[in-house]
Amino acid sequence: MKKRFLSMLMASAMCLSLAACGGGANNDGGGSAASGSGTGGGDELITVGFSQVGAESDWRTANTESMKSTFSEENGYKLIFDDAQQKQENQITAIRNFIQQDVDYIMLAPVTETGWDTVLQEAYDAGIPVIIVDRMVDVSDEELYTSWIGTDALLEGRKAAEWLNAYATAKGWDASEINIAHIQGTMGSTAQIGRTQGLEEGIEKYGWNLLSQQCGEFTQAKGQEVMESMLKQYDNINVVYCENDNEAFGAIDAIEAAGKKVGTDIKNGEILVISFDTTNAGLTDVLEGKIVCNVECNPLHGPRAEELIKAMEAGEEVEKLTYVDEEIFAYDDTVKSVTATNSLDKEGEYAVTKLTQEILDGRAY
Ligand code: GYE
Repeated sequence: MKKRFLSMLMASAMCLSLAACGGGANNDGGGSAASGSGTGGGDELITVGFSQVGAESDWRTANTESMKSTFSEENGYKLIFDDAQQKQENQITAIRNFIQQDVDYIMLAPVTETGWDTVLQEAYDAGIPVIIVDRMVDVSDEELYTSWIGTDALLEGRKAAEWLNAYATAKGWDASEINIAHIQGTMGSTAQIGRTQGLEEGIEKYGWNLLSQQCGEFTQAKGQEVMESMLKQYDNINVVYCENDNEAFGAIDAIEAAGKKVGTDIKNGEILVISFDTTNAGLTDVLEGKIVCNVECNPLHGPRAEELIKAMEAGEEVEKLTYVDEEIFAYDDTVKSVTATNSLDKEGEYAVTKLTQEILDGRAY
């Protein structure tokens, strides 16, 4: 299978370099190399090594489940799954093992953006295509991976900040009254970088007060610990911006344990919680008004990654970057939509949906 893919890759690389040199348009080299069984139909399984970040959050669990159920033997795959427990060195070891096992494809959900050049070069030299899922990699040569599929974390952050501005404006709150505690995700991960930037741009633009900014590692335990210390330090926090649902769960526990209430009435001491991921438990908190705004981050990348592999198996060129469409959910309908610019510098208007039990029941994760 890999041999077939390699010759296809080389053929398309030849086409590319021909095109780059302004050479002839003859690209018939790629077609014949791509003929094969496709997925599921043949007797040979496609071997895929998947290096997963860990199991730090509900989002991650849903993501793992999506990958495992897609890349099953019934669907024509042999999946080698590795949980890196949030450590890059474990991911590097896993990738080296995949190379040694001569897998057909490597999928990587990278913990942070940097530090991948060497090991991805090794995969490239071994002729194994790499699909990056979820977070991004920051590499010196984009050729080191074949394709990326995931979320636009910067757009997510901007959506949340624009929602806060619109909500505060509608409620008649002055920007100078907004006192934010910011719980960040794993430092250096795309989800943290984008969501942090979105908030910081909002602070710059609208003039809210940022009281404290600390890392909660995307986990409930750390989110709770960080919130506890912030509450001890500041008695005037009225907005908590959590970079994922699990941090929000921990923060809510800490707020309630301190004898305070979460909600929308910040003039009477309530603390308004904003979160990301829209996991089932996160949206349940939205329904109860514990989280007021939750920006979606869709974890169901399995079928999307499979589509890429099917296309590669068929000898087709695949997109380098694929961003997934995502929604915004809120406890109430004070804000109907927000305008925000995505990572590709395109401005768009995004609806804010007031969450109902019916919507929650109909969701896939
Ligand atoms: O938001 C968080 C998880 O990278 C988008 O990682 C992902 C993030 C997600 O731990 O819950």
